[in-house]
Amino acid sequence: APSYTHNFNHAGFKGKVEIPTGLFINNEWSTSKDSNAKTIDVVNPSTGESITAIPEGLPADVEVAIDAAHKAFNTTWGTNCPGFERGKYLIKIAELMERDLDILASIEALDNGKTYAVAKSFDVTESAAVFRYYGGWADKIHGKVIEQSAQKLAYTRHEPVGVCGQIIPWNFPLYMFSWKIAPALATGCCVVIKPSELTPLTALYMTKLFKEAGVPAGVVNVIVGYGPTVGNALATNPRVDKVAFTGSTPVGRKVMEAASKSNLKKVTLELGGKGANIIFDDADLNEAVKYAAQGIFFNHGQTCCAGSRLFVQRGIYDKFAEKFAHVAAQIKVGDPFDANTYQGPQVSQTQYDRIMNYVECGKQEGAKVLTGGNRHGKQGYFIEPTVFGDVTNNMKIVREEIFGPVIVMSAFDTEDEVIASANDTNYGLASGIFTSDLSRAHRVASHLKAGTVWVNCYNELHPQIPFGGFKESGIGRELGEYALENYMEVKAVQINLGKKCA
Ligand code: TXE
Repeated sequence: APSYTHNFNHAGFKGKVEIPTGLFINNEWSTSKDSNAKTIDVVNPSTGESITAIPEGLPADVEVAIDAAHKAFNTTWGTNCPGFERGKYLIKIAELMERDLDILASIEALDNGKTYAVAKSFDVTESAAVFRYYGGWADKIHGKVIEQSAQKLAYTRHEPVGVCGQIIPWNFPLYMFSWKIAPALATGCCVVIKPSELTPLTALYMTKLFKEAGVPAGVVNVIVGYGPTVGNALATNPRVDKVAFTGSTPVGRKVMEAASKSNLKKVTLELGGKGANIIFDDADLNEAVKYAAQGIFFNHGQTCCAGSRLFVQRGIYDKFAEKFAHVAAQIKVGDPFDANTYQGPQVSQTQYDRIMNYVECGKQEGAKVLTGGNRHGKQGYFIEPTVFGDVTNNMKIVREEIFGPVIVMSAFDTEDEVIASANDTNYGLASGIFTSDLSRAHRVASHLKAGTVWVNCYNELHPQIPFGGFKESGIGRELGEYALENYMEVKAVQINLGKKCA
């Protein structure tokens, strides 16, 4: 079976790690059955150099994986495997991830460019927490008895949807993998998942852990390939019962269209955002500055829920802007394996170019650069944390998702005005409010059209708390009990207890 061995040698972890690089189908690693398959170059974003080339999957492989998934669903998994058994597998996976915390964090930092410290404390730790959380749910999924009349016994069964296609992005490669796979397995679904072609390595390492945990063959199949081939095959295939997608809004539209044109498979989408973060003049200024900075610069701005539009009440605007620009300018950009680094490189040349185009566009539109606005260093895809002040709602940098370390800031006067501005976007994923007025916090929270409202904090995520978008930010909710609904069909069974046919 194809594999790649990386020799890590940094303060957090030293040692050789073997990563299987083949397609993972039916618990075996292989190369594509299609002779047209090539390899995918996996690039280190800190240097722009190749880490390794891995076998590409193609639609023919998706077919084989779907066969394996259906077979597992009808034999070893689905309703054939009791919930408490499924839960044990999920918890075992969480334990193996915690055992291999340093390894997974090292691979994630290498492949994605996020810092090792964040990969360890957030990505891997939280991904394990998601598996454990859904492990706890697996034996608590059941229907209801409905007391409709004395002559009728009615009840619902919560059955797994079946075989799920899952397509994930590169910004949180392992974390998105856990959001997709854990609730699906908890309900009894089988999956064929496509990691991003940019960041496949942690998902591939995880295939070893699934095997070690003893998860039956065919329950989880991992196929690395490109969107228009493997991703499209999952969205269009009539034997896929549900597709879950996280990525850009244009591709989300394609996935939904493909679902509607094929078998009307169930669709959940988690798409982009342009989060409004609102700072009222009664907020704790220093805390608001720090949270707002973390709200945009966490994960180098490559976060769908990022607080990328900052609205600051006029009375404190100048003071806030000065402090905020200072914090942004102090951020240490550099090697993800250096313990002092907060911000590593953007994930790819394409993303780097896209972000720098927005930065140029902002300058041309007349927004004021308060700090940053340039490339950082000479190699890799590093960008200075960038703050634009005095922006207006019609500017492109205010309307479109930049997905980088770039924030736009403007002043507002009244609560009504800022609610209107915050909602003046096609997106609706997340938002923030900073205030010490409790009534105002609840009032504004109720008016913001977004799936998450953080009050006096930002970018807090937890396995128990649902996450997803209003408007064009998506369909459905992930995490929490809500995510189980994505992977279940509700069947109503009605039993006649003696009513004669009229
Ligand atoms: O996303 P794509 P890209 C946003 C963000 C970013 C922009 C572009 O604004 O700048 O999207 O990023 C797969 N059928 N987000 O181009 O292409 C692809 O292989 C099926 C926000 O990298 O949407 C990958 O696995 N699948 C977002 C996944 O879709 C297809 C995270 C996401 O890549 C496909 C990422 C197709 N036709 C980007 N084409 C978030 N919500 O967090 C591509 N894919």
